[in-house]
Amino acid sequence: MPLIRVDATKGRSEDEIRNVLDSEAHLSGFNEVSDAIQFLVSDAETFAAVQIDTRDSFAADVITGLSARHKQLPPKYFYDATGSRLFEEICRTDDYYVTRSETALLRNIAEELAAGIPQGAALVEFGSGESAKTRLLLDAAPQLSAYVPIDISADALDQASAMLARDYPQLSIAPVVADFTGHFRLPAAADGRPRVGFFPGSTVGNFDRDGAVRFLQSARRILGDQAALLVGVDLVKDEATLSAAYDDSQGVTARFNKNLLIRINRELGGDFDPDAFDHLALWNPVHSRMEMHLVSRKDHIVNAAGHTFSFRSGERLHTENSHKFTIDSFAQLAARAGWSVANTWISDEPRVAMFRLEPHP
Ligand code: AVJ
Repeated sequence: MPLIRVDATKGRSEDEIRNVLDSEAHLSGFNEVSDAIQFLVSDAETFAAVQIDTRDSFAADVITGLSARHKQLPPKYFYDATGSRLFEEICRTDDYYVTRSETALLRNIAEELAAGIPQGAALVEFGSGESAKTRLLLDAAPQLSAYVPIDISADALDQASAMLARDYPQLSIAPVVADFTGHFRLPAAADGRPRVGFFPGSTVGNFDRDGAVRFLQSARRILGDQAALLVGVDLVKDEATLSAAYDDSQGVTARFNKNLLIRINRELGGDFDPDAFDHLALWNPVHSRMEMHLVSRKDHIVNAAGHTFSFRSGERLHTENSHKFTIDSFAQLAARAGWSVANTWISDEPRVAMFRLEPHP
């Protein structure tokens, strides 16, 4: 269970923030908030955001994941400061087409997307990272009043928010440090405004089917009845293109994958040797997804989070699924979560799609 509880802290004292966090934690079934609360409150009130230290749930997830018969870890832990930077580097490689295709598509359809954004709306982005693609929307839709970037990486969020505040002075920017797969509340900046969700990059592909439905349902709840959700998904394509994207020739994806082990070493006192593992990317046709694994090169033992884990030679640690969709398979998934497809746009090759979803009538 994710331990992150976040709220906007606009104009609140530290005591008030702690009270809010305590009651939120209580509502989420936790007895108390860990003391390691990080206050990321900067001078500008639009920057207020707090994050509860996530080490406890990271440790719990690592212990559970490495104790399982099929070892696995949730991909959200890729995104520490280094991992977020490495992901941005992946996006600039020739092999990882997803970002390139989607950015070109967004550039082409920005005006059309903007035409569907109501006056005074708040744009809510799930997993905003460096907010690079978002600028295409912000530029095309000056009628937006607020932008709520949500990201698990405080560093990435802080940096992006500072640059956006400088470049879009008329926009109220209300960042939320949160794990968007868990519970969180929108900041006051989104209150009383029509809301448009933005979920580009095919991140929805990281969920399994049920997880994706649950996320889309909760997005529907969070965004309200008048909402729209703009979702970018990667489409099924030839295996060679897919495999190259998840095993790029510069080895950035391999470093991104292994950074998870380095993070465990640093944050959970682990003794992983990243060189004892190979990066593996493979296409799973049954589940229509790319998978990333770390494959142990030898029989060995690793300590982390106060536990000992044994790896056999060739044993895999499963680190990520990236589901690939067809137009129909995604529309069906969205329908299960109460959304209808109002519009679909497809990029040039290698193809990705952008959907405008609206609540079922
Ligand atoms: C950011 C989750 C969409 O799954 O394609 C890139 C992450 N993993 N290369 C993806 C990722 C390996 C990416 N998402």
